[in-house]
Amino acid sequence: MTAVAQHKNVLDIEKIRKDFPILSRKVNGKPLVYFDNGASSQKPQSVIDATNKYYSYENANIHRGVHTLSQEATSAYEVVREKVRAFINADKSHEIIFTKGTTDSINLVAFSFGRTHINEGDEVLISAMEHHSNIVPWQMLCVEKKAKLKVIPINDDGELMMDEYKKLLSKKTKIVAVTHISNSLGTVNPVKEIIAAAHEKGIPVLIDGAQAIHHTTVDVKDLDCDFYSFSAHKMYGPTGVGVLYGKEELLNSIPPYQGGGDMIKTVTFEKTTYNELPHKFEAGTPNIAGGIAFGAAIDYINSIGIETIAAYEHELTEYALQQLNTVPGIKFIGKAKERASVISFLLDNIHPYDAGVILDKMGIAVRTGHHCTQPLMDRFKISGTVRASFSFYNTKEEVDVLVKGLHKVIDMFK
Ligand code: C6P
Repeated sequence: MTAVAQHKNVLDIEKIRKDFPILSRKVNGKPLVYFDNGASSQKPQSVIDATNKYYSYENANIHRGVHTLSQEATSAYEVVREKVRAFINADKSHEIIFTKGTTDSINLVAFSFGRTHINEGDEVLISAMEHHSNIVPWQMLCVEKKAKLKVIPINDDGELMMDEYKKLLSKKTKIVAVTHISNSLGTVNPVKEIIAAAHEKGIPVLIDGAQAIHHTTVDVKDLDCDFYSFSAHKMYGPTGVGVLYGKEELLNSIPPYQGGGDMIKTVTFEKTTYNELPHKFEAGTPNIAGGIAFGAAIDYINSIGIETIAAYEHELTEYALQQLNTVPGIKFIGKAKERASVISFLLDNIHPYDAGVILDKMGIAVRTGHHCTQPLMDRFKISGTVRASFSFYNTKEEVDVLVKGLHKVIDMFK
């Protein structure tokens, strides 16, 4: 039995696929082949049910009411904070700040930590493979503060140049903000080494975990990261919910990002005192249904096991790389030795957009374009790629459908 077959047995892919109603639908008359998991993953029935149950029987605002519904909703929501804490092995549940998603989490750090600690002439260090969410907030801050945005270069395989990184760390560097896994290249960055090198110089590190949290074990204590951000919708949960993990001491040392209800202790027209962690960073009514459904998504991942998921996705990606290699004229963008289940490629003389539209006619969903990493595309002197991103509910048979589809695309352009 091959490793894939073993994992297939462990995972029971056919059973798993039945948990995701959308996977049984057709698109353009063909069975859906969903390879756009990097953009957003599909949702199991348990997540959909949790949303329905909340709105049908439990709906109330949280942290505000003495009545039963409010108390129940509050505890259902707060249970999820503890689930997230355990999932990433944080020390304390109040180190888990609920946000709208990765983008929101990074903006929180840029504008709360950044406005407090970054001044004229200081430097923010990011990498050449960052998503716009981990570029633009820092750029905005740097303009405001007259600080400098510095960029860690990458090699032609799409790996960070670690020697260059270490050279870029200086007294002026006030934060390092890098992605754990590249959404466009699939590169898995050596984040532990990145963090250790920054810490040697007393520099805090934010890790953008949007593409990592559902593919690999994330242990924030072992990583020793200062901040770690991710989105629920990429981990089989709802949109509009995300997490910022931050070390307690750091979170306590920075001001709230937004003002409003729930984040205060006392308010007079003269002065406001702020609530404790985590509420200090959670102004206004949050996405309560989303938060509760996020808990169901974490339960779902735990029921399979993140290590089992990672092993299966690794096998599937290896298989996909082998099969895609047989496609005439294919050129892979991103060939890192350490990679996740994301494959970006170009076809000879065929625009990624055209390939994406034709594949869609065959029921195959891939992402095409710059994947919100325009500077990275500039680095490779291209305007975009075709990107296939896999999840544990995808199969080798679906990879075969993609490969056949690409042959058809090439035939159409002959
Ligand atoms: N990347 C993709 O197709 P939000 O939108 O806030 O949930 O996540 C933003 C984000 C931040 N960092 C990385 C590494 C990401 O991949 C993403 C989202 C999607 O690649 C949508 S652009």
